[in-house]
Amino acid sequence: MKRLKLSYLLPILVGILLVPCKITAQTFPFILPKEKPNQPLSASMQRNYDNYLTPRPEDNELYTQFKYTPLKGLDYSNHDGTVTRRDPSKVIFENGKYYVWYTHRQTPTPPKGAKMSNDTIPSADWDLAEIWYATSVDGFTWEEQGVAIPRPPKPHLGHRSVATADILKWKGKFYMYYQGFSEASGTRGDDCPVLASYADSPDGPWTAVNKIIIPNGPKNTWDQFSIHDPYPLVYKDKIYLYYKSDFDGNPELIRMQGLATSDNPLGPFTKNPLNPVLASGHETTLFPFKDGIAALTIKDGNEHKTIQFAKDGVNFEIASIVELMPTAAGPYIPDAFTNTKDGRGITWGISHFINYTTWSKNHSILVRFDCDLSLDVNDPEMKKHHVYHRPEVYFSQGLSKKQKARIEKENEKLKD
Ligand code: AAL
Repeated sequence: MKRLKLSYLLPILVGILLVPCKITAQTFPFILPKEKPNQPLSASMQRNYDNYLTPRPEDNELYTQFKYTPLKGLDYSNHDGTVTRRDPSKVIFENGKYYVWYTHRQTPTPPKGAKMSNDTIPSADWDLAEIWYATSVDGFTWEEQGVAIPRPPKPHLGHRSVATADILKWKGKFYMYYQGFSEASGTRGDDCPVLASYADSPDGPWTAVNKIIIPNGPKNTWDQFSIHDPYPLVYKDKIYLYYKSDFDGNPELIRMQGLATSDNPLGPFTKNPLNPVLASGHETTLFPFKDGIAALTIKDGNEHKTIQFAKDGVNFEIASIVELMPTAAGPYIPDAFTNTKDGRGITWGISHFINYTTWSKNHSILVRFDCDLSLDVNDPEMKKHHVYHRPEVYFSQGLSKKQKARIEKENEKLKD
């Protein structure tokens, strides 16, 4: 009798225990499917398959870590704030070496704000600046070659400062696009148009066009005041020039990116009717990728710290979420100007740090970044997605005095 009962009970007990973990056709498998499985999925799992190039970041050609190396060969006057180098152009390879152009300021004092600025004292880090360039054979040690584009004499456009340049190679000639200030930045916003110079060789001499290449938009439109960070690429037989504007007024400017295209480097450029084409980003870096354009959407906006991709160069979608992105990056893009339909991506470039010291010695430095956003490189070290940063990185984002006072008040309230 006893024996009979057990033999009946055992299968029932095992059945009860197994029910909660019963594997059905609907249960998510142990091996992550490469393709979206045909079964009900949570919103997060749907996104994982629909919104990213691959379900695992390490397989995603537009996912990467960024690694940084100081540059050798550039002097910063003991970092006293009188010398700055910032906003690098793309890096190009010509005459057996790499070239980069950048904003160079050498002034008797660090920037002092618009009110205290004069003919020799800069208002901002990019005020009273010129466009200089450096060359390198390995991308780590750079030799400064001096000025490429000086400030033109008054009353020419850009006589106060020329800054934030980027390079285009088109039909064997070189074109430099840059911001031209005719008054100190900060006097009235950071307003300036985009100017251009051209040369037969990357070593110059550069001829200034002395006309506005990308004009501001009409009154009350998003780009009515500033056209910043011009960024030309060759795509679909045209020059695709991306740019940033600051808008929505003070105190909190919003920054977005527009696109203007032309088949003549000196214009006229036609602004895309869908502008802004990137709702986030600041000093945005772009490069041909497969048949479209990829963008490092670095800071500002809902989608800061993402890499985005537009298969038509216009309608960008998030392709990955990344960290420690290079600021104002100028990558080496071998196919930037080849009109490619099969962009191969990037692995390194030059970017800047603007907070090397405190405000009283305010200046910026150029650095090298490396990454794996290339279809031709597979660097697993760059594809990690559980990276730890040193505690000092976190502690450097400390609470302000105002925040500490607020917390103290909240604690006091609890005591009442
Ligand atoms: C940068 C860039 C432009 C601005 C200034 C210098 O962040 O967006 O170049 O004018 O700051």
